Order: sequence, then structure tokens, then C-alpha cells
Amino acid sequence: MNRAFVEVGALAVLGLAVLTLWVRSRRGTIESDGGYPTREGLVLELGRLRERLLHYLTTTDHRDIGLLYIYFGTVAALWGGVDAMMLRTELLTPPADIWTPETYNALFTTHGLTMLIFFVVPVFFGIGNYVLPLLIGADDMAFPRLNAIGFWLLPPSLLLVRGGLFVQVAGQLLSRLAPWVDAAFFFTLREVSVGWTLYAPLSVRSTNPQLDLLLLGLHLSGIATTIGAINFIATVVYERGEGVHWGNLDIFSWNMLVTSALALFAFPLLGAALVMLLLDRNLGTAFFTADGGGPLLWQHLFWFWGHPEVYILFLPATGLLSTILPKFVGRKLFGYRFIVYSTLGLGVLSFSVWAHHMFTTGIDPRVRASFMAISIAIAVPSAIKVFNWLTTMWDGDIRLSAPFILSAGSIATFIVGGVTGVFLAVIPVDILYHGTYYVVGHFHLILVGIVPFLMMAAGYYWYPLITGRWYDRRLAQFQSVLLVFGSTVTFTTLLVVGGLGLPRRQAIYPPEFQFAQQLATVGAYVIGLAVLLWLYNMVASYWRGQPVRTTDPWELKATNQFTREWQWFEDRLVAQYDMEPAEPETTRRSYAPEAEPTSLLGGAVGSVGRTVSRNAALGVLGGLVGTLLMTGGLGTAAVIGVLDPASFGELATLVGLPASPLLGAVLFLVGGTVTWPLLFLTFQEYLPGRLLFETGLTFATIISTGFIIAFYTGQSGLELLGYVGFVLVAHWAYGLGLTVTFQYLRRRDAEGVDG
Ligand code: HEM
Ligand SMILES: [Cu+2]
Repeated sequence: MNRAFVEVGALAVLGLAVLTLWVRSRRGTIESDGGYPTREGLVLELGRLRERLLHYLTTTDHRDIGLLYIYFGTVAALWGGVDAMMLRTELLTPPADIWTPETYNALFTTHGLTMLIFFVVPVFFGIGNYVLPLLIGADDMAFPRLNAIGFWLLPPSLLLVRGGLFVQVAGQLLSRLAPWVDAAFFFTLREVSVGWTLYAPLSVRSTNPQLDLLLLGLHLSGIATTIGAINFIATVVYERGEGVHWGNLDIFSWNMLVTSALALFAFPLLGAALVMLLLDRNLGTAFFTADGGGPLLWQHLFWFWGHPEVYILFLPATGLLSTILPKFVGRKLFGYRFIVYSTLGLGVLSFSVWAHHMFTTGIDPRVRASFMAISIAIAVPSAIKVFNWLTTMWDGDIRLSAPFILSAGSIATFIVGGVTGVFLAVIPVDILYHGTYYVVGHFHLILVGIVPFLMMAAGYYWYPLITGRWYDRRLAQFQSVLLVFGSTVTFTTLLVVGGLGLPRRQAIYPPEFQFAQQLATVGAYVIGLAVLLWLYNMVASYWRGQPVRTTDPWELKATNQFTREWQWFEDRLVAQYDMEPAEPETTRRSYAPEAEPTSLLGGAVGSVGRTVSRNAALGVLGGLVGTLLMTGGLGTAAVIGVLDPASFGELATLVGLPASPLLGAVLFLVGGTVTWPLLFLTFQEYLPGRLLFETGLTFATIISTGFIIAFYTGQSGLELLGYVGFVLVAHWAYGLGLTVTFQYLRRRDAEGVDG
């Protein structure tokens, strides 16, 4: 099949569908939206169209530019998405029978570049442009005209990178419709197929002139990104409104700031490397040729940009997650400061791990080892974020709306994607999995599982603010579930396939992988369907959605989370359309983590020393009660024969003592009385204090999981069930004993203080 025709045809169909939808939606009866200008009278009139066009071409308003960025990014995403669907279609069958291998190579090259450069960064810059000034109380971005320039560099750069496709289609049409014309010129450009990492020497030797245009286009996009980044930095640093300082700057703005700083350091370097490659290709320099700087130099330069780049993609998404999640669980974001520090930490660390993409290239093993260590360390700040999100949800009042489903789905896929990344950071594991589908599974779980999910979540969350209308909320819920489902199926399948050793970037594969590949492809089609549903919802609701009839569409006032951008929205509705500010029926305190983290004794009681010694005494007492309860359970188990007392001996050997049941029993007593309660007390400060029981049970479940794994000796069937059940119940008894004692002592203590 002809690749160029199919791709351009698919894009045309998509474009036409959106256009029809748009025209049809505005034709039908449109309800007045009680705030925004009614759209009834608007007709597709040429004069008006020209006026709109002129407006968007010349605007310097941050909200308009934000929308332009978002439209542009969406078009690029659909284009890159068509590539992806075509890639997966080829993999339905083991031989390369749908496209040629060359076409397949071109597809993954353009897919990667389009998604990374022209989709993600522009959309995040768009969201940033629209909401960041509102969030920090600024009138506009710091440099409005520069802002417009930054955006308008993007369309030409996309055309440079991928416009050859249209030239080709024009040539093919011409040679079919007018065979007498010499169309040879149109066939000189072919989509680039050297891989999105543009590795030398292939990229130096390739004779495709489109590659030179691509390098120029990428260079231009780098300039655009740098300009945008400078603007964000200047805006956050200098344009903050009254009362916004570093200590209460919202998380999304923090993330945009760090992201922009990364872009500022990374993109100029990419630009330099691209120019060097261009010179190598056209002027015979020797930066990356074997007799000059060598192909490895390209990899170093490329990944010194490339790894920070993945954080440039990923940090704004985490910022959105931290912003949106709390609104739908009715609780303040937990651990604001930790999230800020982890963001800064990730920003710094991301520049020092690039060589983990080069473990298999034969670089010096000593250098390699240090890159491995730092790569593993990157998991720490990432994990901090995850724990903070989970804790934010804890005891929340969850609303299962689309933004929440997408946020929760992101956390889940991020955990799987992140953990698989830690494995890749370990050199021996990377040597096994490098170049297999495992890597594809890993980074797509993170990139797909967090980036588009949160873009859509943000789109839904701010839809009322941007358009004054509601999207179709039932459809959105369905769409979100579909998207999470499709992504999970596709990318976990790829992880498994890669684990079995299937290399990536090949159009042909052995037949035994066919079923798995088909499963992944069906999953990819489900993702595609979900994207179309989202697009439909966004476009159609713009004209036909329910008008927003309150100044607080998400009922954020009830949990004290009516943030600045919504305040701006309310002010506008009140000032322009005489709407009443919404009054919540009840105002809950937003479960704000208490000013002081609640220790068991309710905060700063007496001196630190006294608090510590009291907590310790409390812990020991609670632990003793728990341990005694558990001993009862263990005794019963020993009597009915489920537990072999000799296993206490193993407990002793675990810490290096001789295998004596007596020593084991002593250890058991000490551990239960001292170690676990102290751990519990430590972590309990980080959990909502009033949930002592749930906290205790969760804690006990976690310890028992550890024990179940540690003492598993090959039981199976009923025996295994009995073993697991017994360990769980015993630990729950322990956890209950611990918390009941704490609860009792605390109440007595409080009465003592009062009375
Ligand atoms: C827990 C944190 C992470 C660790 C330890 C990690 C580790 C790694 C390693 C070692 C590789 C190289 C694998 C190979 O080429 O054999 C890799 C590849 C990749 N990672 Fe990650 N990663 C993490 C998070 C992320 C994030 C947050 C993103 C993006 C948002 C990401 C995107 C990518 C991409 C795009 C590749 C593929 C590069 C290629 O084409 O070779 N990773 N990761
Ligand atoms: Cu990396």
C-alpha cells in the first residue's frame, strides 16, 4: 500500500470530520450560555472569518496564544498518532506485508520526533500560557510579543520536518492525473527513516535531502522552545501577583519553572549538535565521522539533551496531576514542600544520567557504573511524588469524574513505568533488554500514561473556565476508562514481549509473537478510539455543551480550594454578566494537614525531649500489647499444628544469630515491642492522625506481606492459603492491639490535660 496516500488520506478524513462536526454543531439550536456571548447569531460569514484569522495571527494575549499552542499540538498529536496506528497495523502480521520495512522505519522515526517535539512541549506551553498567569495573578506573560514569536516559529518548523509528505503526495497525484508532466522533483523528498535519535553514522551518510530540512526544522523548534522557556522563567520570577511568593507558588507553576530551566540548558545544546550534523552532511566536516569525533560523540550530545527532554515532557504533567488530583478528592495536596524539592531534585539529576542510554555502546565500565548509580537514585524523587499523591487521596472524598479517573490511571501506569525504568538503569539488566520492546513498554507507560492522560484531565478540568460550557461528562468518564484500559493492555503487553527478547524497531518478527503483537495493536486501536471520542467531545461541546450556570462549577469552595484562576473566572462572570458568586452549602475544612503534623500526643506538648520519651514509652506499651495478642495467635497455631515452633530458629538466622528457637522468640518480642511500634509512630506522623485504626491495619498488612514473602518455603494450594491467612490474621491482631492501646492512652492523656 502507498504509505504517503494512506497517511495524508487519514489526516484529511480526520480534518474533514472535525470541520463537519463544527459546522453541524453551530447550526443546530444553541442554548444561550448565560455568561458568554450567545453563539446563536454567528454565521459562517467570510468577513467574520477573516477577522478571526487576523485576530489570531496578530494576538499577543496569553490566553489566545495558549489556545494556538494547544490547537497546534493537537494537530501534531493526531499526525503522530496516525503514524502510530500505521506502525501497529504493520505488526498485525509477522512479515512486512502491509508496508515495506523502509516505510516502517520512516514511521517510527517521524512518530517519535513528532510526538516528542511537536506535540508534548507545545501543548504544555499552551496550557502554561493559558493558566499560569491566572494562577500567579499576572496580567499576561512577561514578554507578550516574544510569546507570539515563539509560537509562530513552530508551524514552519513542523513543515520543514514533515512537509515532504505533502510534496510526495502531490507528485504521486500529478504523475497519475497528468502523466505527461515530469514530476521527478516531487519525489526527491522521502520521509526520514534513520530513527528519531538520528544516530551517526547513518544520519551522516543518508542521502535523503529531507533529512537536511528535518535538521533545520528541529533547530527552529529548539529556538521556539528556548524562547518560550525564557518567557515562563521571567513570568514566574517577575510577574507574580501580590501575596504569591516561593513558599505558596502553586505546584503547576513550580513545575513549569523547572521545566523551562531544563529547556534553557538542554535545547541550545541540541541546536549545536544539529548544526554540527548538518555541517558533517553538507560541508564535509568530521564531527561525527569515524575518522573525526566519532559516532559516540553524537550519542553523548544527543542524550545530554535527550534525557532532560524526557523530564521536560514529564514534569509539567506531574504538575498538573498535583494541581488537579486534590480538587477531586477534597483534600489539600499532601507534602507541598516535598513535591517542590523532588521536582528541583529531578531537574538537577536529569542532567547527570544521559549515559544510561549508552550502556551497550562499550563506554568505559567505570564511567558506566557511576551513571548507573545516579540513574537508580532518580527513582527516589519520583517515588516521593507518588507517595505524596497516594497520601493526598487517602481518606479523600473521591469524585469519580473524568479528571480523577485519568489522574488515578496516571499514577498507576507511572508506578509500573517507573519501576521498570529502575530495572533498565541496572547495567546487566539493560544489556539484556536494551533494544527490545521492554524499553518501548517502559517509556510509553510513563509517556502515554502520564502525558496525554493529564493533558486531557486538564482539558476537562478547565473546560468550563475556557469555554463557559460543560463537556459531556458521561462520555468523558467512558472515554477516560477506555484510554486507561487501552494503554495498559498495549504497553504491558510490550513489556512482556520485550522481556521475552523481541527486538524493537523491526517490521518483521518471528510468528510465535503474533498473538501478543495483535493484542498490543488492538489495545492501540482502543487508545485511538478514545482519542477520537475526546476530540468529538471537545469540539461538539464547544457549541452544544450545557452552559455553566455557577461561578464555581466544580464546587471547589466547599473544600477551600477555589484557586486563583477560578477566582478570576468568577470575577469575570460577576463583572460582565451580573452573575451571583456561588455560595457553598457547607464549607468543609479541606482536610488541610494540620499546621503541625499531629504526633500521637497532638503536637507540641512540652519540650521535644519529653515528647520523644513519651512517644517511645507509648510505643513500647502498644507494641507489647500487640505482641502479646500475636503470641496468643502463634500459640494457637502451634497447638493446631499450622506453625512449626522451629521456624523461630530461622528468625534468628535472618539477623545472623545461631538457629535457636529461644533467640528467635526473644527477637520476636523485641521486634514487636520496640522496632515496629517506632516505625509505626514515625510514619503515623505522615498519615492523617485521626485514622489510627485504618493506619494500624494497613501497617500490619504491609509488615505481614513482608513476612509472607520472607518465610515462604514453597507451600502451594490449601497449605499456601492457610499460611497466608494465618500470617495476615496474626499481624492484624498485632496492629489492632497496637492501635487500641494508642487510642486508649491518647484519650486518657487528653482527659488528663483537660481535667
Ligand atoms: C524512574 C525513573 C526512570 C528511570 C530509572 C529510567 C531509565 C531509563 C533507561 C536506563 C533507559 C534506557 C534504556 C535503553 O535504551 O536500553 C530509558 C529509556 C527511555 N526512557 Fe526512561 N527512565 C525513567 C523515567 C522516564 C521518564 C519519566 C520518561 C519520560 C517522561 C522516560 C522516557 C524514556 C524514553 C523516551 C526512553 C527511550 C529512549 C530510547 O529510545 O532509547 N523515562 N529509561
Ligand atoms: Cu535517560
